Amino acid sequence: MATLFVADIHLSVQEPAITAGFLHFLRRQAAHADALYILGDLFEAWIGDDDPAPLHDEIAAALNALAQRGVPCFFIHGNRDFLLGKDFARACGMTLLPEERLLTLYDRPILILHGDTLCTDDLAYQRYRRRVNQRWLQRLFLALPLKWRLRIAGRMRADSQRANGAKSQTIMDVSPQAVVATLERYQAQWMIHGHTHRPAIHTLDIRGGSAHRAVLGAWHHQGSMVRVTRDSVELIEFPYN
Ligand code: LP5
Ligand code: MN
Repeated sequence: MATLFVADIHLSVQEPAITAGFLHFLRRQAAHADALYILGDLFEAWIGDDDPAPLHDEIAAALNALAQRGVPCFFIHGNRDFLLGKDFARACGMTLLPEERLLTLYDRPILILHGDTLCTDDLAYQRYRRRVNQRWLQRLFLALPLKWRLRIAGRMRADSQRANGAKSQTIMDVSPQAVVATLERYQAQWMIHGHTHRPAIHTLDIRGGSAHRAVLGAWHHQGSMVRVTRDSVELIEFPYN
């Protein structure tokens, strides 16, 4: 049996092929798993559980079908969908997890997180993150009319793309020091995260031995998952159908 991890699917109405690919993945692969963990950025941008987009109902129904089959589904927020709330999670039958969670899977301790908190050299992003994580600002945003929220989110996405264009690739990757410190804090030999869109499995030295970091790929043109079994941790890329 296997436990599956995905992140950075970036579902949106503008990208129907990604939606079809994700629904196919849920039916064909996740349906046979022990559990599914979504490590953030399931959606391109989330502006509130009251957004009536039909895409959301479609995804909720598919995730809920998984839960009904007895496959538990867990969700950690990403930087695009940090506003995804209890109402939508309930509709999906999925459990919201905190920013970081240490799992023990088949006797293997594995730390899971979205990955943006490891990008500590990106000072502009960390400053921005602290700002939008303020509860009062989130409440204010969620109280705005849907149309305004859509417009603000569009602006923020455009600003982010512009800012990213001017940043170096190194700054936008995880900081090696932050990775080591986080693994040591949890005494974990494994870490799985997304966010950087640089799929790979890295081996590194930490106090007391070696550790591994599996980075999930973004679903731009194909699917990407990490599959954990008793014997292995594999990073797998696969076509949408
Ligand atoms: O997302 P991506 O991959 O493009 O880049 C991320 C970082 N950018 C972001 C911004 C998101 O893309 C925006 C998503 C909108 C979500 C819905 C709206 C919810 C609004 C809630 C308001 C309370 O996360 C990017 C990183 C990159 O990852 C790599 O790690 O570099 O960081 C940035 O681009 C941030 C800039 O460096 C700084 C931008 C300053 C903008 C100031 C806005 C102030 C807050 C406004 C509040 C309304
Ligand atoms: Mn992200």
